Amino acid sequence: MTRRTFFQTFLAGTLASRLLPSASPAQTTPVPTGPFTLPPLPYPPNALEPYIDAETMTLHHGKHHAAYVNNLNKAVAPYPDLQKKSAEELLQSLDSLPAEIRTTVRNNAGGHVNHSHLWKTLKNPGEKPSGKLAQEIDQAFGGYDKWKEQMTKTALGIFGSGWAWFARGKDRKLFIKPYPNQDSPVMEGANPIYGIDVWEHAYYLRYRNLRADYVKACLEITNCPNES
Ligand code: MN3
Repeated sequence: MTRRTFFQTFLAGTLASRLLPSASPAQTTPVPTGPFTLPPLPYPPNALEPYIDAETMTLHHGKHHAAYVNNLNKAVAPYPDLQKKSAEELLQSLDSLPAEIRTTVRNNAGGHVNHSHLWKTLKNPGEKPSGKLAQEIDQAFGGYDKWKEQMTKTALGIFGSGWAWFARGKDRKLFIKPYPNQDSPVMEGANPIYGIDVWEHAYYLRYRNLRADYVKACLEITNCPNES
């Protein structure tokens, strides 16, 4: 090969590599990073030891919750109008969503909303609801211990994956109810107050199959917060 034909071949190759579609990762469609984002954990992953271990916390937040956020971003990527809505708004208008993304949004907006609420409501052991909410719990459930009993029964009664939610309905009444998968009280226009996540990813590393022990631990680190 002469010097001249070498350069001709080299240039042709370079040109071809610019014109032809490339399979390199840099050329593939990037995964959308918005409009939904993973909120940071409001405490270090080991903050709730020994009730919830750091490894479970890291995986639960950094992998499971992150996956709900990523999947939700992917689902709404082709729909600019839906990208302007909050996850709560999407959950409250599932019937009006395009059929091809309805289930994906239900599962992943639900997962995002449920977990975003959860991280904020796990706190130091031994704190009990106070003030007006404590009075309302007394009235609605016959006291905090009865409330705990009903939360426990609901959480243990869920077959498979889901949540036991303590929430305030649109009629302002407090209630405790089981939800399958990542369904959320938000879907009914209710305000979630405290939820127990009984997906195995929430407890299996530490508690294995002992869901009852995990539920008991959750009720020790309950912080029924100011309702948002
Ligand atoms: Mn979970």
